[in-house]
Amino acid sequence: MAPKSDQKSLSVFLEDTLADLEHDLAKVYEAIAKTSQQVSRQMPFRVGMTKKLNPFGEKQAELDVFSNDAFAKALLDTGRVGWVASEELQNPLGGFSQTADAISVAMDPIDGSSNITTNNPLGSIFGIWRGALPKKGRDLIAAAFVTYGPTLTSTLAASGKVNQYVEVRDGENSGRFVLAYENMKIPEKPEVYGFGGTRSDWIPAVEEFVASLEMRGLRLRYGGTFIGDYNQVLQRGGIFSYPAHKKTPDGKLRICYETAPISYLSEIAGGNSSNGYGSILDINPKALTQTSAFYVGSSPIIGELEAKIGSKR
Ligand code: AFP
Repeated sequence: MAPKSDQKSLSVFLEDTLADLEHDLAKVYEAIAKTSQQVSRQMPFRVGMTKKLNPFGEKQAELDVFSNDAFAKALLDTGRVGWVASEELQNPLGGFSQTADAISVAMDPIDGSSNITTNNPLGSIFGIWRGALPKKGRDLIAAAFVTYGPTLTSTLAASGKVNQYVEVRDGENSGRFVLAYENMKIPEKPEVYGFGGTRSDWIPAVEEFVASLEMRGLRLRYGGTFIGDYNQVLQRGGIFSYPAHKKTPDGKLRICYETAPISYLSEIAGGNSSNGYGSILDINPKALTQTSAFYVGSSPIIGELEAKIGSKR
């Protein structure tokens, strides 16, 4: 996928494209993009762990807490958000207007916390709905993710398009976000794969499927940050997964905070998602903490995966 590489063509700024978006959504996305810059700037100073636990019983990193508070405040300060739910919060925070059509956001403020001290890519993930949560992925009105990598990028799926913006760090437009990739599409021809957890714990159908990918010469890309690995699939085609394990058939990743937003974005980008049997977007989560086996990427390869797992049903 050819980026708008030279400065001259990097001329469309985030605020120019937000005008095309519905007003509430534009405000929410602007808050996400701006706050991601604060989070990025704080990374060198927030590398420790707190003594606090999140609702999943996982130790909270300083950056988890800082990012959670910064994004939640920025979203609620828009005055457009009725609810903010977060992987780091026991219960959603309430905003001004908790009407049935008020915007609600479910977020993973820092994806890949175990990579904070290793200077590997980190992410932030946002699912945007209307009304109280939890809700199906099919009811999403938009989704976004931030990548804290060699560059700071922000990717938005809205109005039937996936656009990626990169932060300008030099020159007259320093600090602004500029459109780098417009209307992104996941290549159908798979190049990379990344499966989480432990191979020996995967269900047999997954182990066989991954072996077939390796036979076909796909390259392994797995670094322990979902969003970092997912960007590889978005750009190059292939499959990312946190699969069903023998002891944990519902995998690890959370539907509302992680898999539904990225599945929504992937389906707009011409790809597909699955829990092994059907689209993640059709799962009706009973709780914000619900997890599911997760497979996402190029449409043909998700079809093959379902055929493999389904045939083992
Ligand atoms: P942390 O946020 O606790 O580091 O978990 C990261 C994550 O949710 C996702 O980003 C990774 O793909 C996956 O978990 C890594 O899990 P494994 O270490 O079990 O492969």
